[in-house]
Amino acid sequence: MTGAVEAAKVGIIMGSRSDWETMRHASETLEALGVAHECKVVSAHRTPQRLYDYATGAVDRGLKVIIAGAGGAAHLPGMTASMTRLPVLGVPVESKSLKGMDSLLSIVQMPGGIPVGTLAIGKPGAINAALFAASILATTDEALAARLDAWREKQTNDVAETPE
Ligand code: RP5
Repeated sequence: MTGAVEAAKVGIIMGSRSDWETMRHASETLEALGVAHECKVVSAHRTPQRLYDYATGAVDRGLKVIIAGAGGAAHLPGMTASMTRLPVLGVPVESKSLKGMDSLLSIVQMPGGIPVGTLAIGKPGAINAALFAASILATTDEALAARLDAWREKQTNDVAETPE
């Protein structure tokens, strides 16, 4: 069948539309690598039923990895991980009052038994979450592995030898 839209393999969720400025970097990185993904606003605090439905339905919908970004009292990645066996990568979004330290500590300090792979605060974390998701998928997808290798090679080649 031609023109069919590939089903999302990575789910990018975020606690608020205000997180999009950060999380769009995860989406753009997956786009550059040709990884089918979806982006949704799912809040642990404001839309708990939406979170429950998303996390418990993720495996059956064919998702392989979830990237969850949130700021402040950032329970979204941990709560998501508690309801699915899929790998969950957490992106601490930079908050206004505490610069994302609150987000980072909320996401990284999971109790033993429910893991969340926690990335850096903000844009670098969003980019690396996408690269991490691609690395996971590339273990069983040779075409993606080749695209990821090429992406890394280009990054290496783009580093100048001199500062000016
Ligand atoms: C969190 O609260 C969101 O992930 C966001 O980072 C933060 C602020 O949300 P808004 O008040 O901008 O909607 O749940």
